Amino acid sequence: MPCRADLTGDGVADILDFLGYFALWTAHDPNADWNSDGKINTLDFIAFLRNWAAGC
Ligand SMILES: [Ca+2]
Repeated sequence: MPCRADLTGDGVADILDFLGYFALWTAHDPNADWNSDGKINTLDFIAFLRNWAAGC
């Protein structure tokens, strides 16, 4: 996916995407399993941050 961190689908990775991911992650939503290892932990948060910081 070219811009996975763009959760809102508006073409940019901005604060709304960050807050959206943070909400998923704190809720332990399956979509927060960013590295697809079946667990939702700090590694997923770091992986998301990498994608998010890279932008779209
Ligand atoms: Ca994971």
